[in-house]
Amino acid sequence: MKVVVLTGAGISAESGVPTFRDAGGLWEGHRVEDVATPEAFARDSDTVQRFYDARRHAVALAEPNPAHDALAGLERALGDDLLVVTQNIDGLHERAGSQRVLHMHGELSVARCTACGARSPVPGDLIDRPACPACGERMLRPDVVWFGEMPYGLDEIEQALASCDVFAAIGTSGAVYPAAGFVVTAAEHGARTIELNLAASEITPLFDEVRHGPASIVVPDWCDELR
Ligand code: BJW
Repeated sequence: MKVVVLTGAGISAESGVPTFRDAGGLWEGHRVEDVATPEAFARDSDTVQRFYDARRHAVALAEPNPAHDALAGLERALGDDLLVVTQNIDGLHERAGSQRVLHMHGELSVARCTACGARSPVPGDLIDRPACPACGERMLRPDVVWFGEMPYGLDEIEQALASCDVFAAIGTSGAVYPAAGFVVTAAEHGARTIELNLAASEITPLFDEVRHGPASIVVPDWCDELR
């Protein structure tokens, strides 16, 4: 049985990482759409760098919760037949023990040089303009995917969606594409689809099955059933 799991901010909410679109999801009054764009970075890079530096500090204090742990346990049972595609940049799946994780919106812990394109581990706060280890320019940005940019791994994701038996979306509002469209692709290829979310999302009607509740409860239950 091949399983693809898409995760969003809701799976990390109970680890204390704020979501984007729930109450309290604003950062210093900014909507994510106002800071997570190349235009915002070009206009005011300091504000965008502070946004990501602050999140990196917050995530360092967070711990994986039972939902992350359950998916890591499911991987131990299913091996290569499970792929976790995450929109999250917080690294909590790996810290729970998952290894087959595709970071379609990038990772907070990685920097990308806007001069030479090299990727490197974030050496500290990017607001301090550290030098790129490859070319020496002080033009690093977080290696994350902003609106209007191409998400990572779409070919691999499409292949996985086309060949999976089960597709699950966990803790995502269905407000952002292409991730919000994965349920349609998986269903078109014959997968059974399930949404695990705190409340109804924008794409709830597209799923075969829906379970509402906190991820720390519904995800371990679902993983136990699958195993
Ligand atoms: C719980 C819970 C608990 C709470 N337990 N649940 C088709 C139609 C319309 C528009 C587009 C389209 N295709 C593309 C677009 C444009 C755009 C887009 O989608 N715009 C929308 C605003 C409509 N998409 C893009 O630009 C994407 N790129 C692209 O398509 O490239 C193609 C291309 C490019 C160039 C040329 C040609 C083609 C890129 C999108 C990048 C999104 N980036 C961000 C920031 C990443 C870095 C960062 O983290 O800062 O990704 S935005 C932000 O939203 C972040 C998230 O990954 C993403 C999704 O949010 P998520 O995870 O769903 O969080 P929330 O807060 O929205 O929802 C949380 C959910 O959890 C809620 O439902 C809660 O109920 C639930 N929850 N507690 C369980 N305890």
